[in-house]
Amino acid sequence: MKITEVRVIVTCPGRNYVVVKIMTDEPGLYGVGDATLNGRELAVAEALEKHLAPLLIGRDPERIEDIWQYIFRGTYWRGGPVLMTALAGIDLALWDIKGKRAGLPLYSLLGGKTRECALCYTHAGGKDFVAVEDAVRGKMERGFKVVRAQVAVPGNRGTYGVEMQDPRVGVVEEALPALEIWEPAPYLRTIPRLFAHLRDKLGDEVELFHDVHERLTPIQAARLAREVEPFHLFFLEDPLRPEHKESLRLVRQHSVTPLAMGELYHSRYECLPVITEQLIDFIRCDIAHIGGITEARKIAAIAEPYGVLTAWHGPGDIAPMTHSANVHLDVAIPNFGVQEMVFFPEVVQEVLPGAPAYRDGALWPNEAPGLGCDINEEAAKKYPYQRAYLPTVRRADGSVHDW
Ligand code: KDG
Ligand code: MG
Repeated sequence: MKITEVRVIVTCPGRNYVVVKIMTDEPGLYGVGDATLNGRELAVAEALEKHLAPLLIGRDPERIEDIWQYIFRGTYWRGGPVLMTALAGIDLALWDIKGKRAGLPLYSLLGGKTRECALCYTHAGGKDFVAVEDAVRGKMERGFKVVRAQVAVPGNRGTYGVEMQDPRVGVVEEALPALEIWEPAPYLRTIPRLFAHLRDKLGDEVELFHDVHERLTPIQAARLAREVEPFHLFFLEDPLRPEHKESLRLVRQHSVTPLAMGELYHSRYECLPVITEQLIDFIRCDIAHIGGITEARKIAAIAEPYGVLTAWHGPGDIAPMTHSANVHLDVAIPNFGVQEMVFFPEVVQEVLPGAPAYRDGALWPNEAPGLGCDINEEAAKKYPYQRAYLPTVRRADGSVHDW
């Protein structure tokens, strides 16, 4: 079998997605992968179209590991978000082909099910504690057992994970990035109080947690992890920037709040020290940004003997193929922790069908061969690329802050 064509399709059914469609010389056999990097979609699409696709033509798509090694190690320039996202798109499409050819869902190729479904979490945000409480209740009524809680911070302008209420936030000129203003002091005062409120009103059973989004210094993160300890968070997500791996030790020394890191890591080499030194409890890389399933299953295998569980990144800004890959891995690996999920709008389902189904607080893997996803190329054409950015963050004094 040979790869005959690699199509790179950029489409914007509400937000931008980059899809890799790999065609083979077996009639009707192709695979689809996701190579979406939020706000940098065209950089990945160019890398794929101009640099990587020509290297794939004529290769045997069955040889996934060899193709992965060839792209990652054999072409000298390696790593980073753009290249690892491009590689993920290829990798997912190749696994999809392998599954379709075998007539088996991906989880079966990964060793088969160790569980029936993947416990998943959703997001709840609000302008104040009562609004967050209501939002969490709403999610619990839909069956969710794990909920991420974010609240607007008084004195800050725009808050990560909360619908924008400040009319000045999100007002962008010519689709340039929106600006948020963020100060650590009110944030550090507010978050422990939020969880005190939620535990008081919602009890102990629902699993709650919070995404810091890499905004704290090591000592601030240590303080937050310690102050939320009484409220037994499922984990504290991304308390530090991805560069501050060794500083996780400081956070650890001050608290037993479980820590989750990884959506900004791009390879197993970045995961290694935080796993082997047991500085985290959950590894939550983005399969679309670390080179795909081939790399993710290795990361999971490294994590397993250290008691580190997975929590693969699953936001709306990666396509259903990655969500599907997440769940196939989740149900196959022994050290699965939890899975982030979104409900895709109908228009995304029309263009990119096959996102995993949600039922009873869990995601269920696609039973169709391969990833179980597809792209409707005709529908995709109706939604051309639109430039869009993530917001940016500054301190009150005007200086740039981490997102
Ligand atoms: O593109 C960035 C988003 O994917 C990220 O901000 C979402 O932090 C996120 C999460 O945990 O889903
Ligand atoms: Mg996050």
